[in-house]
Amino acid sequence: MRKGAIALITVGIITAMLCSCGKTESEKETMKETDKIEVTGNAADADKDTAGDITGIDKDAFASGIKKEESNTTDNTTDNTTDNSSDDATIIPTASPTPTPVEVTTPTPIIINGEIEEKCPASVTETRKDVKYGAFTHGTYYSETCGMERGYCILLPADYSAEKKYPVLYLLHGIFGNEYSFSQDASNKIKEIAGNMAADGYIEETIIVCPDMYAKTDIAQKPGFDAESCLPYDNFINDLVNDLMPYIEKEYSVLTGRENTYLAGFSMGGRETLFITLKKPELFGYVCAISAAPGIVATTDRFMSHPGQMEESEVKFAEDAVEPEVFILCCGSKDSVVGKYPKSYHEILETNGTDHIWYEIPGADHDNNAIKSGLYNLFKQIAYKKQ
Ligand code: FER
Repeated sequence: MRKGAIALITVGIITAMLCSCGKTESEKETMKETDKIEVTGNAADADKDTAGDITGIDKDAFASGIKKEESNTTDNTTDNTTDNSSDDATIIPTASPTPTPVEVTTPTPIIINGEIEEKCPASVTETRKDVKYGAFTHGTYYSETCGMERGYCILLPADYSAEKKYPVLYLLHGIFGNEYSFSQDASNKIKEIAGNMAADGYIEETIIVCPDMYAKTDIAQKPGFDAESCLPYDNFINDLVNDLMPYIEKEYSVLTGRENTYLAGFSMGGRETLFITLKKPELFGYVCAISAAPGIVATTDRFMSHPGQMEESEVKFAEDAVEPEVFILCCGSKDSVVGKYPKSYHEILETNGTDHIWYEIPGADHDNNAIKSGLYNLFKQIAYKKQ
């Protein structure tokens, strides 16, 4: 049989699996057609044999920006813990050591304006004695999309209370990652950036949800550098919108609506952030795609051939769409993994007349310097727009 024919049959089987989603017939009938984004893309066109040689690649280096880590964290000071509403709440220890908190009497002020600061200021990532940081815990939800129970990690503010309501950031990991990718890497400073900026009154205390972005429908599916293995990432839009977000909004004390719902992701998570934002702009008011991986449009890089999730002409919002208040794309100027792809997304968006902010992080590779910068600027833009 010809390779094309084999690929076509495989795509057919995957399409059938993705569409059935482990639902009963009546459940399928009640599911609105428009609620489901098809993720079959154009996989039949992707030739697996053109995939680059990835022998010897450290898969962990992709997951959350831990490549070429810059860190001066040496001490094992315990995190501040927090109460939360989840029954199975277990504080997640970070793999990397947490730093000694610093005494800060007068916090270094941030000037809140619409300008991008390419590098995240050191004062924003400091672990301060005067700030109580949230802690990550793990939970699970049932995903109709995937037909199985799935995990997420959640960062609740230190004084999380059901009496208050919080905005939510959904933060998407890189390829080969999972819901622990961000929470187990203390060097990305997520807790510090969110905690310090809230403590100093720039942003509201914010809940950060880190899902498992590999929305597989078959437990045997595994991520990899080929079109089929990437389909579950593209299916995450359905899991997020139809399963995880409703669950989070039911189980936690969250503010809803696009003004209070933020989306960001790194690399593979950046690519899906772009895709989800373009498809569902009504759901997310503030968005940042950090070091977005190739594959939104058809291309071949050193890892694989990408069939493309959409045509270049479709990389824009629908005519009548409500657009995000803030839509940032950024990437390290020395990114050795996704290279110029994020910039190419910026150029496509520009060609298509789609409003967004684009910037490069000088000297940053495919690493936490890019993540820190993206998160900081997302929060800074939120602070600016909401002040
Ligand atoms: C690719 C290059 C990079 C790709 C994914 C990545 C699926 C993702 C990198 C990361 O998440 O760190 O061609 O294809």
